[in-house]
Amino acid sequence: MAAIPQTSVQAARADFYRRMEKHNLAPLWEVLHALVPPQPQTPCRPALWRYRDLRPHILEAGRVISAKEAIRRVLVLENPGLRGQSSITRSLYCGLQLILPGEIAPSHRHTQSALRFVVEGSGAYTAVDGERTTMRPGDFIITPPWTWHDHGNPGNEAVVWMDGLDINILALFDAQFAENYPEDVQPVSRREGESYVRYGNNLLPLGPLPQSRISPLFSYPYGRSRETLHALQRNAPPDACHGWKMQYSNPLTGGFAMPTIGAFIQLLPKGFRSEPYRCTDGTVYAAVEGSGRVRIGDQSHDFEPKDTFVVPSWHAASFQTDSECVLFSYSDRPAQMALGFWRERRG
Ligand code: 1HN
Repeated sequence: MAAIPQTSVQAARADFYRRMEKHNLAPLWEVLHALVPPQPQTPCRPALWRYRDLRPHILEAGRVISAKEAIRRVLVLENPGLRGQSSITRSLYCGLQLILPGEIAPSHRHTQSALRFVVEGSGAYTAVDGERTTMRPGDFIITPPWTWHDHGNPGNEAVVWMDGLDINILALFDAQFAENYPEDVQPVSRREGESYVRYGNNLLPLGPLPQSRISPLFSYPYGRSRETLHALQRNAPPDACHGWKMQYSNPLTGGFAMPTIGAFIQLLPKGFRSEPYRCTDGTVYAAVEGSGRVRIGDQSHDFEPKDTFVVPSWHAASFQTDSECVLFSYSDRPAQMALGFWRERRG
């Protein structure tokens, strides 16, 4: 049998593809390798946002629009590989929100989960289902799905915090719902600190308790996290990849505080050179204390307090510190673990 010339094979296939197109059909074999790559392939790129450069823009946002008019006055940290998608990784959103003295951000709820990590200023509050919590730098606060939430600043300092949301996870499943509260500010129904009293002191109300995947504790103050890291530092050597690293937990289950987003805090000693580490959860870091360098794949970025950087999925990350560093981070790890495909590799 005579060989069929390659060009006529290509032409016949192209014609075939064109004819099937109008039936909303496409040939798998042209895309198979891209659909199931041998290891994670992501358009997400390593990137660092220097707070020194962002801060003037955040404050300018405060002059061009009020928090109430904006609903949420936030500058979105867009991954350079995902511009126009309001995304810092393929699954997660990250923004820096500003609330000035005397302002409020009106109450609403949605099925997306949110976390806050306070970057600068004290005295603003966030209210979650009737309880307010005052925000201070380094505090980690959750806004679980479908909880009424609003923010206000009765203090006298501009307050900036990082918002992390699972927007793209809900979008992937087309499972988004949102609604506004009938008033701007929801009524206060519990005293400040009530959740912390019940759930934040290694004690729990008498059972049986619901095994909720959402933490009843919604504020994790920085003082306690920092104290824990320093106590660990006194008691044990640092992990070669992570230094001393802990995850924020739900006291009802011991698992993460929310089902889709997990958060972590770690301490790296001065002069530390970490071993490379990679995992399938693209991770957003906020530098809290200290300065150093992070190597992400083939890039290297210097960081200082209040900077944000992102380590995309399956990119090896390693740290070099100039001083003792505290880093906060968040990722979609709980979702990946629940679905059974999370992986990590040390070294
Ligand atoms: C949101 O509700 C907040 O409540 C912040 O502070 C950022 C980004 C997208 C959608 C909802 C907040 C948000 C958001």
